Amino acid sequence: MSLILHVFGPAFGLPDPSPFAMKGNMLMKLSGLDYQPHPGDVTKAPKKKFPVLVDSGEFIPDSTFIRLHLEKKHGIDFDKGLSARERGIAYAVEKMLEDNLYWAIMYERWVVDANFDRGPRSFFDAIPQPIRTIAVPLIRRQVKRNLWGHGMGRHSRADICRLGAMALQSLSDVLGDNRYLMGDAPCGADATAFAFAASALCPVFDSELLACAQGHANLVAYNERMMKQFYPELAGAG
Ligand SMILES: N[C@@H](CCC(=O)N[C@@H](CS)C(=O)NCC(=O)O)C(=O)O
Repeated sequence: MSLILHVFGPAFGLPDPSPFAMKGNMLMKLSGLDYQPHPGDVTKAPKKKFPVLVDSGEFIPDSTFIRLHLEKKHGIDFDKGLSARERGIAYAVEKMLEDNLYWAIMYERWVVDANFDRGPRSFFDAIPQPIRTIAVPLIRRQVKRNLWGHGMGRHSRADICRLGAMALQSLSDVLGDNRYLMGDAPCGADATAFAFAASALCPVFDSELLACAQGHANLVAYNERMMKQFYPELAGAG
């Protein structure tokens, strides 16, 4: 059996700049299966997005389908011990982060010039000049179009931050004093909760969203705990 997870690779003190790729990595870690993360070229991915799991030659794109695949093919129950209600809450939190907070994070990193210069701009350093000068604004424009298509990009920066802040508040409220999202043991949604907590708390990107995430002591502590447990090599790096 060979399991290879195609991702972007560590950046900005994070296991991956993409919260979805970090989620995929965490799902693999939580599964306990032997796997190799492989930084690759996203333009060659089947859906042009990472993460992609390659399981003995079979390609599985999309973090949620990766989870379903691991459950079905490898018999992993990520939510062992959770009631139906708890599983429902965990899934709802996961999708709130992926379909709402994600876009606020994207806006801060890709649309705000100072944050773009501190972060995503470096993704394109390998493109030779003068192509880079032309390509980077085009790629940024596409990200802005995606934000507009989702709807988040139609709001002011202040309103985007307000929406992001509400998602962080909800995450913090569900986590409460728990060690993991739903209690004493990690569940499937911890892969997402940790990925998004770490992404929102990444100090490279200066924003109200960062200040808001830092204002939730339980999220900060959760991020530090999870980093120490699953990525000891990165713990304390931020
Ligand atoms: N629904 C997908 C979302 C994955 C996703 O949006 N990945 C982004 C990075 S955060 C990506 O690969 N983007 C590359 C691109 O759009 O060119 C999942 O859950 O895996």
